[in-house]
Amino acid sequence: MNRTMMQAENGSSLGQPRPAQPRLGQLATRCSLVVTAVLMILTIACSSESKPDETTDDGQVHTYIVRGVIRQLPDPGDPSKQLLILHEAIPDWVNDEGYETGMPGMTMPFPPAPDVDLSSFSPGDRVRFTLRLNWETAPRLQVTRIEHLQD
Ligand SMILES: [Cu+2]
Repeated sequence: MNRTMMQAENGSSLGQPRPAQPRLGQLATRCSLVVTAVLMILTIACSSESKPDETTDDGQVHTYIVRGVIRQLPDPGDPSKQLLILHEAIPDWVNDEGYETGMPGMTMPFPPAPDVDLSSFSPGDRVRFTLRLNWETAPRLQVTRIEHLQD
């Protein structure tokens, strides 16, 4: 926790474009830490599974295992048709400034890695997929594995 905050302050002193969290009084800070801790315990209880993060030359790689429902499959003939998945909340999602902000459930595009075979999937299928996130690379997000979820 303290390390994250230190990094955030270092980041803002380096003049990153987005402002750091607003300065709070010490009491408020302590309160928000308690609230954060409680929220973290709650979210871990109902959390998606996730793997330890790794570091590469390109930066920090975050790996999440997430459940969801396929909303749209990509169309090779139409690049605007991406893989869309309604995903569950990702409580340990880390934003581009290194904050663990979490991400609520939503439908969004997920670029599949080139070796991911989607031929057995259809819209409406419940899935579990491995998501790699690296803010330093393009694409930032990549589905590296996907499997059917049995009900
Ligand atoms: Cu999302």
